[in-house]
Amino acid sequence: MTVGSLLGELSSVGVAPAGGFTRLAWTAADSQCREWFVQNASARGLDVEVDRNGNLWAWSHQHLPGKALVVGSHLDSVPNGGAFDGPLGVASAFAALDLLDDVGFRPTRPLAIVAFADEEGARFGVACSGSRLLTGSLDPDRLRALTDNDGVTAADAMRTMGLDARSAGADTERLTRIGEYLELHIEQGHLTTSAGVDGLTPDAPLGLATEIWPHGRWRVDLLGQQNHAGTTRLADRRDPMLALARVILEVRRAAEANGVLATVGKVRVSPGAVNAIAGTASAWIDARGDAEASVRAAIAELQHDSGLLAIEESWTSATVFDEQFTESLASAIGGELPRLPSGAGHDAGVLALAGIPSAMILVRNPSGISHAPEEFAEEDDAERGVVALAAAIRSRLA
Ligand code: HGY
Ligand code: MN
Ligand code: MN
Repeated sequence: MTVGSLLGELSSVGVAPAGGFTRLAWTAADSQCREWFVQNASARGLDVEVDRNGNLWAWSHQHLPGKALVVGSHLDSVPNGGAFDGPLGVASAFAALDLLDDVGFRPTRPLAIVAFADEEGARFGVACSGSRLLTGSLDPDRLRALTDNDGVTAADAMRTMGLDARSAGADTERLTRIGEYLELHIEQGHLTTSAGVDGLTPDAPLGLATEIWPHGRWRVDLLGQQNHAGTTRLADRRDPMLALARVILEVRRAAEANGVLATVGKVRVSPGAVNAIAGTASAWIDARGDAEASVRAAIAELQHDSGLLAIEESWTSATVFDEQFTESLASAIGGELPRLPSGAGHDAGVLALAGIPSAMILVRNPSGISHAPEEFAEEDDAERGVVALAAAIRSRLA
C-alpha cells in the first residue's frame, strides 16, 4: 500500500470540527488509531503485542538472532493537530515493509514497527509518556496520578483501553531486544541552522535530524478571589486574569531576552464564567532552545520578574542522535540530505537518551506549520520518505 492510502485509512479518525485531528491518548479516537495499527500489522502477518505501557509493537522475524531494528513513531495528536505528525512515521513503516516484501527482501535479524503511546502528552501533560515509561525515565507512580482537564487520571484512562497502569514501568527486557531505533517524521517548522539552512526544499525533500533541542513544560498557578463581575468594585477585586496576562507577555519577553522559543499555549481558568471574576487561573509554558542554560535562564527570569513560581512538569535534555547510524543511513538513502536540528521532541530522543542508537528521517513540510490543521506533506515527498526508509531498513538488516 502507498503511504497516502494508509494515511487515508485514518482520515476519518478524530476529525476535529474546528479543523485538523484530535486524537488524545486513551480516547476513542486513539483507540481507532490503535485498531488501524493492529489491522495493518495483522494483514502483513506481523506479530502484534501491546507492552505494559500501552506501546504497540508489530514484530517481523522475531525468531531470528540479534537485536531488532525498530522503526515507527506515534499515533496520538495535539488537539486540532495535523494529519502527519506521528502517523506519517507509522504509515511509512508499513509501506516500507510492503516495498521490501515486494522485492522479496528477507531480514537477517528481527524488525519491529512501533507506535509509542501518548507521545504528545497533550492530555496529561507529560510528553512521550509511553517511551519514557519503557526506558524508565518516567516514574509510573507519577504517570498514574496525572489528570486531564476533566480530572480523569492517566491510570483510569488507560484502564478504558484494557490496560492496567499498575504494571506500567521500565521494560528492561524489551529494551535489550532493541538494537537501534529509526523514526521517520514530518518536518515541523523551518528553524535556521548554524549552517544557514532554513529547512527542507523541493530539491531536498528529505533530511536527517542531528539533535533535539532541550525543552520543557512549566505550570504557573494564580490565585484570586472568585466574585460577581457586576457587583464587585474594581478596588476590591483580586482578579488572577491580570497576573495571567502579565505571565503571557513576560514569557515572550524572557524568551526574546534569552534567545529561546517559549509560549503559553494552554490556560485553565476557574470557574470560567463570563459574569464571574476568576478565582484561579493556570498557565502552561513550553520553552525550548539550542542550549539548556538559555531555556532555564528564561524561566528563571520569568519567575524573578513576576515573583511567581513556575512548576516544572516535563523536561527533555538536549539529545544528539547517533552520528554513525545517521551517516550510515545517509549512505544507504543517497542524494542530498540536509542535517537539521529538531525543535520538536520525539520518542527517538527518549530512546537516544536511554542509550539506544537512534536516528530520524525528516520529510519536507512545505507549510512550515505543525501541531495545526495546515501541517502538510506532498504525496510525492511522502513516497520518497518510504523509499528512503525501505533503503535504510535494508541497509541495516541485509
Ligand atoms: O512537543 C513536541 O515537541 C512533540 O511534538 N511532542
Ligand atoms: Mn511527533
Ligand atoms: Mn507533535
